[in-house]
Amino acid sequence: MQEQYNPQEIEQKVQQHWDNNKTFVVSEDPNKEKFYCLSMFPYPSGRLHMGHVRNYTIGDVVSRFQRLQGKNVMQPIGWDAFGLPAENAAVKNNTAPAPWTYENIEYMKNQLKLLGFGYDWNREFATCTPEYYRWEQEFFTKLYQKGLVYKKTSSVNWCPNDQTVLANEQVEDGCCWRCDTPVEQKEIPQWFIKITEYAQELLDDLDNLEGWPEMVKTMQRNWIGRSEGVELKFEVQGQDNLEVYTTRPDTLMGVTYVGIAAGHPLAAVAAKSNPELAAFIEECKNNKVAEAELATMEKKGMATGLTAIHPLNGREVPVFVANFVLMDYGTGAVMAVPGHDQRDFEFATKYGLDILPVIKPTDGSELDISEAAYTEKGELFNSGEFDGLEFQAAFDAISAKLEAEGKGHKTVNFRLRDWGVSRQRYWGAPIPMVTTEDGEVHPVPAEQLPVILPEDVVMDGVTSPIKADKEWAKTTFNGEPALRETDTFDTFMESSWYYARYCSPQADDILDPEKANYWLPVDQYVGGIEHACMHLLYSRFFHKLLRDAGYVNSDEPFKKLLCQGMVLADAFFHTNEKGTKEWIAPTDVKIERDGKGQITSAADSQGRNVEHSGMIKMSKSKNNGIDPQEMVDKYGADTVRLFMMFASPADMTLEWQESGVEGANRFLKRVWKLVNEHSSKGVAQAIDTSALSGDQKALRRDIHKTIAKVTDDVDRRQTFNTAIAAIMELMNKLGKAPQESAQDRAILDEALKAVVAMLYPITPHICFEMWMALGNDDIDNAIWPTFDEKALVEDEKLIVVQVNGKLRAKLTVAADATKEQVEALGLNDENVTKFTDGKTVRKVIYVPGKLLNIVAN
Ligand code: ANZ
Repeated sequence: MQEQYNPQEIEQKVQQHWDNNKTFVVSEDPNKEKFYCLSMFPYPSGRLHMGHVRNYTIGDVVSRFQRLQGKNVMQPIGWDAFGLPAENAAVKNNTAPAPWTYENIEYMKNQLKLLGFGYDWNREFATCTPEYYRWEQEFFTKLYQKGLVYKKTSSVNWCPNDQTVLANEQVEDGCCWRCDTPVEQKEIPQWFIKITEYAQELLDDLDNLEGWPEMVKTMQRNWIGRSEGVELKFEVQGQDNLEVYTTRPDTLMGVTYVGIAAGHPLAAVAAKSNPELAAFIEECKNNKVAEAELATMEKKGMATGLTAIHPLNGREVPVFVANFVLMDYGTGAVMAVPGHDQRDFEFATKYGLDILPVIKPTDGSELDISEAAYTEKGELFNSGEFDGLEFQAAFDAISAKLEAEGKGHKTVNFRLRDWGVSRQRYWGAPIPMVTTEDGEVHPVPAEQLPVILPEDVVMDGVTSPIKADKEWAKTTFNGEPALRETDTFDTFMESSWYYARYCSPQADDILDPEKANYWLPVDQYVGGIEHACMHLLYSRFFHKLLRDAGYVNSDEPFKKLLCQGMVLADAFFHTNEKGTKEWIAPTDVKIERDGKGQITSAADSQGRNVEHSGMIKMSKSKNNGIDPQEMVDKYGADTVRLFMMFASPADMTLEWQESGVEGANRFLKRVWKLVNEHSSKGVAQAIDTSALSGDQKALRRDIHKTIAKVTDDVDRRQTFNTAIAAIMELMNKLGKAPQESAQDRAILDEALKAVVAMLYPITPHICFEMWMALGNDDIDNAIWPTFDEKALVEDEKLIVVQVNGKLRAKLTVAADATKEQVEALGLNDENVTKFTDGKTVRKVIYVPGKLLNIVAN
């Protein structure tokens, strides 16, 4: 072992060892308990950022910990390689998405290796290769055959100038990002997968996910959005019945108008003879609203001239087209109750419609709807036979009456929509469907899969190359000419089942059930909270689809989920003459701080004053990203990994402080130094536990207490930062411990072996080297230290003795000493008698195991 800690040298050597020995390559072993640890795979954007490093360090720590528990640990990695950024980069750099992507993968793969993550590289794949997406295509055709896939026209963002579809992120302030033309909504046929058929199961099974953060489960519940309500009919003169969905049937007698979505068929009927209405409908369609905006947006509407008949009291109410009614929720129509719904209230106020209150507070307070609707549940009035009923009774009575009259029924509604998987972009998996000349749509037969996406293309920046090349779509189906679908899959398709493909990445089917069932479900999944809804919901859905197709026998893909916090860094800006902020990289800023560490002044390299906007998320736009590679070059991967795990709990934000990184580096140097000193003195003997001094026993107790705490922190609590803090504390004690006698050396040997093994998941390279120096074989196959119950037993206790409230003595007594024994010892101690001699002891109070308080005068 070298005297100096030289991370670069060690890390390279150990990484080479792992590569040569295929240390992390695993296969199914029925005799071993398996552990599947997965971190969300990266998009190959070019370089790793700190968010990646944090995510992958946490996953690697968990994996290596489980490995030392003796488990068969699989930790795979791959590339979420399709997506829009590749298209943009290709246009900008005059290349094609494929070579850009593959180059990035090569570069980032090397970066991952430099950080020392223990991946099974034999399982690596990129989702943009036909070997991967062909199975996705085949599975999609199977879902089609099962009736779980359908085609429906649906609206997309459309740039009339470029004649192209835009992704949501390509719409800036309602305009095209390229040419600034106002974006329109266009209806085009698209493919959907029926996730709504699984809505109830996706909701119910959340209750079984004990290893998931509550917050993520709540977000999914809200996203699924189950509500119980009533669907009821209003007759409309000369038209079909108008169905509405309501969660508040108790307010039925307060309906004063009916609102329909701009896309509702009845709106189109009314618009035929009303050009003004037709124009308004057009305007609404082009202003797509997100559901979250419904409450705050300006309410707009127009009368259709149609009248609806109230199903219970027969009153005639007007039908309005209203911009806050969504076409794809419920029935696309609402019964408006302005007295008790705020949106209806604002609309009624604006257009001078009746407001009829029918619900009042149950606590006897005055009903006030002069300013806003009363939206609480309460007691019915103005409701005829239902007067006096409260919410649930009214809900039941009114729906029973509607049901008896054939005018309505109770129903359950989900906010969750079917999953639209069509994208009009190039860099994605082609949707494996063809249309024959008779207009019939067919799935591509399995033997003709994959439908390969050509990689050698020229991007014009506007139209997808497989749409621009009219030849590409031409094919045959059963010998008949046919045209291929030129849309590609949403990239969430690939990330929805990659976790399963890792179990058998070379399988000649979507997956090999035997292997999949050995490894699945994933025992620990680590990733960002931004995936709480879409990705995690789609993956859960896919798992159930795979189960129902007979591929897996579990219900859920991820047993335990850890969502890591964001990485923050100081951000600085200079306000230029135009008044706009120029963000200056923190590495280019010279900072002065006061005694408390507060920044007193900051200037950039040109000497200009810059302002500190605090610690914020590392991002390109704020120019405050710290390049992991630079940090690894400077301090070594182990230091970066240690700092990341120590600076904050894994699920909280992490503040990047270079001083903290330096601290982590100094700690590793200290451990290195002590191990070096100790091991250079030769092999230590075994501990003779029958002949330990009090101090030696106390030190051993600390060692074993630390093992117990670290084990619990890493395994159950997943608070890696407190585990590291405990190891640091122990290291401080070891640094001061005597090293001369054989017993002292034996104890230090025991302690250092425990420290090195416990640090291994976090800082594996340095630990690999130190473990050898301590006379062991390779640490990758070591076993996690266990604590010795016997060492934890305290056989002595320290008792503080006070005389008249002042500390006068400290006694070491047997742990099982009685009150009488302690009192006798205390009263006869010479440091005590000095203060009690000549006085009368009035009172002795004993706090067992801690304190003896003597009152004498
Ligand atoms: C009458 C009523 C009275 C309503 C009242 C609410 C309060 P959740 O709970 O989110 O499922 N609604 C129904 N379909 C709609 C659509 N397509 N676009 C916009 N709003 C729609 O929401 C259900 C409530 O949202 C329904 O209950 C309906 O308004 C409205 F005092 O009906 B309610």
